[in-house]
Amino acid sequence: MIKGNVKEDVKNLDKLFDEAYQKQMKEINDQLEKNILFVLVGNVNSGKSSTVNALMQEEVAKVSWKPGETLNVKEHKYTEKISFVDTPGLDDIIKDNSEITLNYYKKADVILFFLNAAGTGLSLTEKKVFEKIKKQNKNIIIVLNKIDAAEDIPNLTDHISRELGTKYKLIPISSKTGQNIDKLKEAILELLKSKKKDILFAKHVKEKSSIAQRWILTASLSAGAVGAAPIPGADIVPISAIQISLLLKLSHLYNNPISKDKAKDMVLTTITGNLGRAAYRQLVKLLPGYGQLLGGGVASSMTFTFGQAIKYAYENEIDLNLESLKGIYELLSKLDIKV
Ligand SMILES: Nc1nc2c(ncn2[C@@H]2O[C@H](COP(=O)(O)OP(=O)(O)OP(=O)(O)O)[C@@H](O)[C@H]2O)c(=O)[nH]1
Ligand SMILES: [Mg+2]
Repeated sequence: MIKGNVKEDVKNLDKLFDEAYQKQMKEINDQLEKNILFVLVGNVNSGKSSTVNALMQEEVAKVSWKPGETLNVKEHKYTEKISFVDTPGLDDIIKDNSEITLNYYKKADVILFFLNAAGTGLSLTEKKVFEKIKKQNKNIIIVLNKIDAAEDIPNLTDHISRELGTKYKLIPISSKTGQNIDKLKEAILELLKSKKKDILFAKHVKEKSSIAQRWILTASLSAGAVGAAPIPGADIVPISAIQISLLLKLSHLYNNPISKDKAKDMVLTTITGNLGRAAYRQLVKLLPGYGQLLGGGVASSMTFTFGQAIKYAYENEIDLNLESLKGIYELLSKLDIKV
């Protein structure tokens, strides 16, 4: 790959940067064209509406005090591209074999199947409904809600997993206290990632910091797996591609797209600039929590620091460009800031 002549290196890198940029932009633009359909299934009062509201940190669906708020299949358009479908009570689901309803199950990107931990556990009806739905679509996440009002959750989750199948993700949550809502969000993003719709969803979630953190960590681990020598050498190409992709994803997450030239300046300066290996390792030590996971390799340290700096800029409304990025690196090296 890139070896030898420095001029040749830079020319190659330029071309490869463009390719990586185009590829990631195409991926993002393709995602933004798509739609996401969530289907909510669960007993009356199991907390479907409350959970969606907790997830999106906004009132998407009406929460009721009386049982049976949801009478028919109802589609709430959260944005032009993202919809939540509320289904009726479980008995109605068993009876209703209409094409329209079955189609919703088939089309769903994510089916959230709600169980009430404070109720009777898993009822026969709930099991029947689950069996019916999984015939249409296997993208089901089991949401065990109201764990704040129940005891012995581990036993209950074991039992449910055994009954419904261990291959389905089961997330115990409380939409009342917010416990594990972040885990539910992660499970949803993972499912959507396999459908190349995760960026589209993340863009519309209000709490972005934990998503950014995960993306940064994943990119850093991939960079670490690629290699150890990102100062001109063979590894520079895949590592810069990882960083471009991370930068573009973050810029869309925070709804602040960045121009190609600025992106190029920042990535190439991070990789080939004179900050140096020791400096990146040092910077990572100042960022909390992840040192051990990253294993201290320079490619992962560099990518992690790069990601944190980008995140810091977006969260503090700093205009991102090469100069401000350098400034943030300096800031990170001086302050033990929480990012
Ligand atoms: N203790 C506790 N109560 C909850 C929790 N989530 C929801 N609730 C309560 O349960 C009731 C029903 O919540 P909803 O979100 O309306 O439930 P739903 O499944 O949308 O109900 P329907 O639309 O009527 O089918 C409300 O009184 C909520 O305040 C939770 O995690 N813990
Ligand atoms: Mg409801």
